[in-house]
Amino acid sequence: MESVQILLKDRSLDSKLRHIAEKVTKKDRISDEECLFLYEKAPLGYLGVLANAIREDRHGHKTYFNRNFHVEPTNVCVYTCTFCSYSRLIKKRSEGWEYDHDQIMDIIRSYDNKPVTEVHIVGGVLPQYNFDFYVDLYKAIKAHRPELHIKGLTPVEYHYVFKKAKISYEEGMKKMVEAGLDSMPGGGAEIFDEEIRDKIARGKCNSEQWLRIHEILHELGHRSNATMLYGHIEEFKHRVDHMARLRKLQDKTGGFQTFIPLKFRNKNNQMEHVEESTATEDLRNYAISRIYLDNFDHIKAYWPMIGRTLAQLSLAFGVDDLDGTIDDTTKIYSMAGSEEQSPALSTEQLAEVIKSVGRQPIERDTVYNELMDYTNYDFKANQDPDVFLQLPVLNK
Ligand code: V47
Ligand code: SF4
Repeated sequence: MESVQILLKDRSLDSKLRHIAEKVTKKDRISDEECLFLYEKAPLGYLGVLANAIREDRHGHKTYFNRNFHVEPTNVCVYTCTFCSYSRLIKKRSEGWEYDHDQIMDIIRSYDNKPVTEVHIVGGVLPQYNFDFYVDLYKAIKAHRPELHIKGLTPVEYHYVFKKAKISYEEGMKKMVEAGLDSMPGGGAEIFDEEIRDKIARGKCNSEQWLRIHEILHELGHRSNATMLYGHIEEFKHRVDHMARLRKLQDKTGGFQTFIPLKFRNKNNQMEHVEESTATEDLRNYAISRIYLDNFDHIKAYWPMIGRTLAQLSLAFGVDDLDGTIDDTTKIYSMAGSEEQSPALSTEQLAEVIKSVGRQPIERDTVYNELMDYTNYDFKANQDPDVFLQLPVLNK
């Protein structure tokens, strides 16, 4: 917290900003009003000093990533979220893809010889993907590769299938976990404010339902992430409200691992006219979330979405996680205008991205067990890490 002490010596520092900085040094929680004040008034440099002090206090220079791949069963969807670059395809269903069980298992099997520890399943919502479909899919993945961590779907899909199957959330989530679900990604949260949510994500699970399904998963002893889609039609007060609801649930369950702010990208969707946030605003947002969410261990920058350069900068603004070495199996972002059109980095490349800004690349599994420190790893002299980590594969 030395850098914050230096900041506090500045006599010209605004009294409210001083008070917030003092709170940070004492590890006191900031209020919703103070959070809003940071959004409205705090300079980037000030936010960076505070957020980086918190980040380094918690994790030092450690910067986490994992080796994962994405499975997107479909890019067609019954919903029409205005920010989504998929939803247009419902009218042109034939142009999209809709994988069946066997096709998805083929994708899973195509990673048999690759050192991945996690599959992240995400995509559109369609009637044929019902309760039994997902239960069978999870069971089949676990039968094939038991160690592969399934980070599967969001409350958007679960709400839809449970409702159709006339099953309670409690019963439904229990069955998903029994079938093999390990954790839940943070998607579908968008913005919790009901009025904004209704404008951008009409019809899909509401905020209360999103939070409740996470709560149930946490009660079952499993972890999940939380996202916030920002930089579209919401105002700062809506971001504060969003994070306040997350902080409250986290106080209750402690089940969230990581908060992931998702910058709205404006290509190929119904909000093309909405200007994207600037890099400065993105960094301010990372920093404020790090300062406000005192009960979240990790803040993640999703590098395929913001690009490597901004991701590197974010590491000085509270971020300690860069997601994974993701293959180009995810199309959500390249279709929405993300920086990285074909997002894939080898472990060596990702380690270099992290090391070149003075941080320590740590490979983790989904629940943040540390698997390998690449700080001093000699990629030339040693075996290529992208082939050496082998997980057991059954039923080839
Ligand atoms: O809920 C869709 C977002 C989310 C756009 O938990 C968009 O580790 C910006 O949640 N511009 C799904 N964002 C992805 C997601 C995620 C990603 C990476 C890691 C994790 C994790 C979770 O993607 C959706 C929506 O908020 N999204 N379209 C867009 N045009
Ligand atoms: Fe469907 Fe998800 Fe896109 Fe909304 S964000 S239209 S629920 S795929």
